[in-house]
Amino acid sequence: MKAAAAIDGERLWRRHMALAEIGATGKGGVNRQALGADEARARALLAEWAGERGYRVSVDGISNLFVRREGTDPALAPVLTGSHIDSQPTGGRFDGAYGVLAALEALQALDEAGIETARPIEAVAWLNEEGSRFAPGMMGSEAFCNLRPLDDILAVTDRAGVSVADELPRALAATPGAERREIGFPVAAFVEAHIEQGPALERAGLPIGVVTGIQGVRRMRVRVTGEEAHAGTTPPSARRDALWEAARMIDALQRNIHRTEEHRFTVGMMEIRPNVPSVVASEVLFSIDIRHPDSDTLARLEAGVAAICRGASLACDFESWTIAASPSIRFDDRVVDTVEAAAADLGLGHMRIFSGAGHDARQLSHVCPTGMIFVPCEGGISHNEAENATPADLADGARVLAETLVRLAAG
Ligand code: HGY
Ligand code: MN
Ligand code: MN
Repeated sequence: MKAAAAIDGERLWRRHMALAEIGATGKGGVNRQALGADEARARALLAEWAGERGYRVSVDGISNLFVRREGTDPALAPVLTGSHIDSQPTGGRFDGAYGVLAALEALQALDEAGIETARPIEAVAWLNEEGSRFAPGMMGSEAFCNLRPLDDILAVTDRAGVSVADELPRALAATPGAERREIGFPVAAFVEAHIEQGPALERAGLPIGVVTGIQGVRRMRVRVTGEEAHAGTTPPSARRDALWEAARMIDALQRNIHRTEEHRFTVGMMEIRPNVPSVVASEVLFSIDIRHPDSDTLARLEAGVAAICRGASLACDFESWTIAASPSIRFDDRVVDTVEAAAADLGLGHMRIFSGAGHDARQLSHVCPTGMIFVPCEGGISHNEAENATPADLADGARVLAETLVRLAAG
């Protein structure tokens, strides 16, 4: 337990507050979206902290950032641990940041405990987990696990038509001292620490969640096409109103998909053209995010979207398509059991929990044994500037992480 005992909760909290100043919003959250100037500053700060410890810092071709603590056998595949430093536009101080900072803290605790591991351990910050500016997210971990062609990722553009390829040089230049690395290399195991982003741990009064898997998700788009017309002279019978018909479709989708407390249906993004008060909208693009723990149910919900939109349409045309699809996944028992044993050995209350939110661990589970550690967040609030966690819970999660890493990196 020496590694866990060396975790410095004060240092971990201080680093959270320092990182949260980068992209800080006026309401106590962060807006640090992928590939922006603030994210570049966050990268530089991480590299500075890593450099102070003498760790090797590297970036791969999609700008995933790695901090390596050498093992006694450098030739062995490393154990990876980390998460993301990009945020939603109205994000919180802990989503993603916690997994990266807990990873750095664990490396430092192993140093201070004088612990050597056979395998190297690398902390990682994956590019663009959130997918707010460049959608869909999980770009860094998908590229690393070869789950999405790099060219497809580089070609994604934001609303202004700026591409990932256009913005990547800024991220790569943020850590000039970092070694360059190929995208993807053998990994022995991956562990991600994260706030739960839900209320279960807080309600149960437990500090640790032993994550067993992640529910499936479908990320879709619907484009409704009508016709621009004068608001004052065009009678209802002559209109092809894309905004009205999009609203009808969204209402029908909500009523048909949000069937139980297990279903998750979200329309969070909408673009309207020409988006002015006295012109009937000619085009509306809206996002759909559907989640469900049962993969077959999720596939059925996705398949039903087009028919529901058709049933709600009147005079407009529409098209719907999927931009990202993942079934529910279950983590490898070897990692789940190691996390659980570490929490138990540390005498920390814990429970097994299935993740409602998506994480980079989903992608890594395709290439290596993977697991996650959750800590509570206040009221389960996340993707909201009010997101909050306590220094004690963050430190407890880092203790379980440090202990888990020692066991997984034993070789
Ligand atoms: O959408 C998700 O679940 C992740 O938090 N970006
Ligand atoms: Mn996250
Ligand atoms: Mn998030």
